[in-house]
Amino acid sequence: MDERRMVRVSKYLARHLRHDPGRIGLTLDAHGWVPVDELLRAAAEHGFPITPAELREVVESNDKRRYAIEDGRIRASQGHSVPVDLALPAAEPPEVLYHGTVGRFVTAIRAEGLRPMNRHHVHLSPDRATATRVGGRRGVPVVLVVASGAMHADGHVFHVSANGVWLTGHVPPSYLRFP
Ligand code: HQG
Repeated sequence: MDERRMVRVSKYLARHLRHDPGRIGLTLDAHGWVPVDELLRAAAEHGFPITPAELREVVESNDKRRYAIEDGRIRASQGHSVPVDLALPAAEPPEVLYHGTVGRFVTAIRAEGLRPMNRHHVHLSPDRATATRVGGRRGVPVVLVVASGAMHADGHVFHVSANGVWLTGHVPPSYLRFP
């Protein structure tokens, strides 16, 4: 499969496994899973046929491993806007994590901290390079350093997704370091 097709399939999966399953008549279970055969049938019926081999390739070789397959079911590993409970255990974060954003959000973030916006959690990266890529989706990246160790010590709960994205509910401004 070429790179363009790979990106198209991945975006199609993101749309329907994270944001709008109802658009193609899918219902995710409470933890975000849907049977693989149902997904493939729904996609084909709605004009976007995906072969099982393509699906496997996207799940296995996707740069971010955004999707997981288990027991014949598939789900997005993070990034949902529909209500699902990923049932991720709480995890102890490293001393610092990073958040990539852009300059136009910085004033608001200084005032209110990092908020989940349309997603369920604030997404944090384990390293500066990843955060730079995340911020770079929106413009010139600005990387904030998050005192995640101190937050955890103060009782904030963290989870880590199957693909290594750190998740937390809200990062108050006092735990942020701006460049
Ligand atoms: C910003 C991609 C104003 C925040 C990436 C971000 C990631 C605020 C935007 C994943 C704010 C939300 C998530 C506040 C935060 N005021 N703006 N108080 N608090 N923001 O897309 O972290 O490709 O929901 O800085 O790689 O950019 O989808 O979050 O710019 O892992 O797999 O509001 O999405 O992964 O944007 O990205 P998003 P994000 P996937």
